[in-house]
Amino acid sequence: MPSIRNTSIDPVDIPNWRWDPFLTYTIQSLSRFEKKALSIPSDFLDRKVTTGSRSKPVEVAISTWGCSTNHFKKIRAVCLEAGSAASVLNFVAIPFNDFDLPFFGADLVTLPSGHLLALDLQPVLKNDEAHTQKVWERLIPLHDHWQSLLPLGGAIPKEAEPYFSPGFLWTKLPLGKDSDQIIHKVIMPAYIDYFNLYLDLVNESTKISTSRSKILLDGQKSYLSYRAEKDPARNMLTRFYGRKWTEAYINEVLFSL
Ligand code: DBV
Repeated sequence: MPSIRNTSIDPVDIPNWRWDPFLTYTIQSLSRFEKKALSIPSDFLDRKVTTGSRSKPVEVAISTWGCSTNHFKKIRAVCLEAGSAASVLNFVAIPFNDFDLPFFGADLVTLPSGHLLALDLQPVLKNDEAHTQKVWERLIPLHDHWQSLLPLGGAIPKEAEPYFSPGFLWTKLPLGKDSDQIIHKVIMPAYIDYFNLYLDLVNESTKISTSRSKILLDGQKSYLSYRAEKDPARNMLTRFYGRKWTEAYINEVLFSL
């Protein structure tokens, strides 16, 4: 019997979801934080639809896992499984803006054309050394190690550059057994390294001044409106769930503060 989720911190239950080990690891790593559920309307917590053609129907399941803690305004994961059409884990952690901390962002996407895999500790203020240096000096060595084992993902849009660090791990892989191995042997440990570094930074962080926290807040708002405006999943979600649901999900659930 599939369990019914009442809140965003209930375990996600999507059979055969490719990215399940990543979310399971993440939630385990967050065990020492006291988690509060996010108030997400049930329509966005879990939703299943059938699309595709009559002869080849595709079941699409989407679930949203998320919480807030003493350090995080919002941590949320989009979990999507549509069989051979798509499998996604999109994960964002948004710290309270009275800590000088980056975002943690992951986009693990499997489409019929292949896997798109992105991981980063994304800066709130890219040109502010007090914000970036302590992160980048520890992130870049991890990046250099793991990226050297992966094909380069290629250019990202110029307008996206302010939101990425030099430790942006980014690759594209074809579908198949070899890539499944790479996901297991490279992407999983890279994800663990990045997330562990992130949690170390969170543990070490101390509160900043009110005036600086306002600057951080502006930076967070600009990042989130960029993500909402340019969400690469918009077309796919609209195809599966329609425009009204998708716009509300993107603007009011995924990238709201
Ligand atoms: N991306 C999201 C959300 C998704 C999602 C909320 C619900 O922000 C999935 C799911 N990303 C998703 C899908 C695609 C991409 C692509 C479905 C494929 C779109 C398509 O080809 O139709 C990283 N993700 C991408 C691309 C980049 C990223 C650079 C390619 C975009 C393009 O080619 O136009 N997203 C980007 C990123 C982070 C992120 C670096 C954070 C680390 O979340």
